[in-house]
Amino acid sequence: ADPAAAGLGAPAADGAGTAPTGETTVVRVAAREGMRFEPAVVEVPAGDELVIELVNEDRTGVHDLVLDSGAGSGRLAPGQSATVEAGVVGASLAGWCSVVGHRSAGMTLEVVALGADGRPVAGGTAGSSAGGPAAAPDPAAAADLAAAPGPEHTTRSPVLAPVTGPVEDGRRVHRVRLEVEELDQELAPGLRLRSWTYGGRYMGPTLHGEVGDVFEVELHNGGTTGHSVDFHAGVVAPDGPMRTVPPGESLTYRFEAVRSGTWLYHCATAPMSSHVAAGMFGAVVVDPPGLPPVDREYLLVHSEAYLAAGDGPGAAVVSPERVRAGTPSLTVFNGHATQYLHEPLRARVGERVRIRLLAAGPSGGLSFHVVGGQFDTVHKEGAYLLRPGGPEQGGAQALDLAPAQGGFVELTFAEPGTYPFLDHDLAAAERGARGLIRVEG
Ligand SMILES: [Cu+2]
Repeated sequence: ADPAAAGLGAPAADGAGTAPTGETTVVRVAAREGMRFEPAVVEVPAGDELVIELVNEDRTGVHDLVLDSGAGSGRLAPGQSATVEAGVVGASLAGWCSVVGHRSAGMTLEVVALGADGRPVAGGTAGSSAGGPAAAPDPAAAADLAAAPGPEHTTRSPVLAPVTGPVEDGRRVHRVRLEVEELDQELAPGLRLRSWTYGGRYMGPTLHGEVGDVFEVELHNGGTTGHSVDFHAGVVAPDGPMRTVPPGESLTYRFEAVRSGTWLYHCATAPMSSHVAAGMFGAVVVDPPGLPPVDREYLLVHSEAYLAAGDGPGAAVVSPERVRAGTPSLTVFNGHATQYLHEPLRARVGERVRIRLLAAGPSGGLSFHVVGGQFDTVHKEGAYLLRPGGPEQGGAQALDLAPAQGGFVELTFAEPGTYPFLDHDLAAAERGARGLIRVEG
């Protein structure tokens, strides 16, 4: 039976002006590693019915194929195949993989309809892409960046939890399970991102240890596409532990914390920018030996969200086009734009406060500043830049971190009051990278 004739296939891509030939062209297309279809261009005589036999030959990645006529394959796990009934092709068509970030990474297929003269039929859509990236409406524009978080949002504690874990044979071992899930997460009041998460939240759990500790992480992929993890806190050959895990599978990633720092971990599956922008990042804090105790210890992880409209009011998805254009929709600390305006960090006059900072990106860094405060201690990427008591009597107003850098600052407050903290890239602060520190006498 002919599915198209029976009304079961996709409608003719462009019936107008092209008589069906009654012929069927069958092409085989492979989805390959490196975000590409092979071949990337297929030719079909105009008027032929087109059948694409798609096979996913990528060993680790999930892919699909959708055509701008509406026909599609559905998601294919590694090794799976599907038949796409494209219908009668009257003009050229654009196709792409609809997994987040894959189209903008170049995973496109061009279907060229050839006329009787052997030349492409005019008026086709191949090559046209869906709109100017940054021109698409930004769902963050509707968010109120002064309002309180919604009732379903739990403010993430900014307090750096103390080091815990069993000591075995003289070494502390941190055993962590990172479950990857696809979840809606509020990033600003009234705005939820379809996120890819480690441990159930946009921005994964914070791991805290000391130099010499061992971390054993079990990554389980409960998502629908391949994911992975890269711990900057470890020194390992990436080939094994950083490999992409297909949906439903797991790996164990073991590393020793040989150097102190405020380290990034993140998904390393291509396109990495989209996976990080979807929430797949977190911090590993490794204390140096002899780190002086302080009265309060906080951690703020800075990240950017790049959004396109999702399904329904307030729903958003990652926009790989915005990532590429470098136009963030929101910039946030610990995953939410307003949580620390409504539940400030706390301190008392005279207490020493240490604030750990990490720039998770995916693309932007930060310049961390506390309004009304000065840092007497600055530690960046493993070394002190400033400590109290030097002959210069110096102070610092901002700690700058490039993407994937970490550090900490320390300060004390001489007067009670409400001290804003922010990314002194002021546009970033205005799109969410700010909060408050309430200081009591
Ligand atoms: Cu991922």
